[in-house]
Amino acid sequence: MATKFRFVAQHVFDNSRNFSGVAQKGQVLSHSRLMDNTYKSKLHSFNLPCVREISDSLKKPDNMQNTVTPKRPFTVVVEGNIGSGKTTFLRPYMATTMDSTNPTSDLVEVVEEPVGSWRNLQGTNLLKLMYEDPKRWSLMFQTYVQLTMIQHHTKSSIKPIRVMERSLLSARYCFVENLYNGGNMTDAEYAVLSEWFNFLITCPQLDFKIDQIVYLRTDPEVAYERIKKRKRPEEHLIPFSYLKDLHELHEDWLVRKTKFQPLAAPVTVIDANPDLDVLSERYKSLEHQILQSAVNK
Ligand code: TTP
Ligand code: MG
Repeated sequence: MATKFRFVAQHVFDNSRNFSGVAQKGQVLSHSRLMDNTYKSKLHSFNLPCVREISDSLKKPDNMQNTVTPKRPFTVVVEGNIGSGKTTFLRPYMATTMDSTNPTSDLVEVVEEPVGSWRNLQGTNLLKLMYEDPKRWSLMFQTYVQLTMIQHHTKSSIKPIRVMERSLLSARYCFVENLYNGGNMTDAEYAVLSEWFNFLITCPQLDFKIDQIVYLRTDPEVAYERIKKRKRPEEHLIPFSYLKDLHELHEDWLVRKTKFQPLAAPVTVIDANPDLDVLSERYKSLEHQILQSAVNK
């Protein structure tokens, strides 16, 4: 099984323009912590190679072994333009969590983007307001996005791995930046959001950390076609230029690395231009890679 797995993973690498993060195990470790033996043995039974044992020197003293302390899960965030296929990427993880016969079903928590609450906050569709009149509503909308994102980052979990659609970072580095650059936010509004953001990412009590970024890299033309096809009602107002600008901001941040550095975590770049059906198959095999990199931390 391990051999077959490696073959599939290599196939994924070959089909990606740049697949760097998962292979760079040393970097993946930067924000992580140890996984307990229950989960490790599950992954062993799943036959993942190279599972590292917990070092004796890092074990708690005997009298603390049974103390339950909440741990921040190993956190993977999935980034990419609107329509890049982030939700498609999450599907294999969702299927795994729902399949109780799968030995890894209790390893991974999937956190979908809170777009539902953006579309209905006590009866108000904030996303719609933002697209209809961005100058008036961008600050309000991005304030709420920021809140829901930090809620997702910091909620406690009993599972050792968390896979999230988007993050607090892309909301700030791509969307807020883009709205400001496009003249949809005043200097003062941008400053208020930025101050909030800086406070949140440095607040020690919030334990906001990311271990791995997966960037689904699409041409803006592809993202545009997918958005037109899926017909999310609020998004018919999105012009192509908006996606192009968002694309450039993702690229500055995650590929060119010219802005918003240092990166919070290593980046895995995946060519997400192929058809979504093709990508679904590739993402299924990538699931094993991601789990393995979490275990190897
Ligand atoms: P995305 O976060 O890109 O999610 P998606 O479901 O469109 O992506 P995918 O197809 O890859 O699964 O955007 C959701 C909507 O919210 C989209 O219309 C863009 C908008 N949005 C903002 O306006 N500001 C933000 O900060 C974020 C994160 C999203
Ligand atoms: Mg989505």
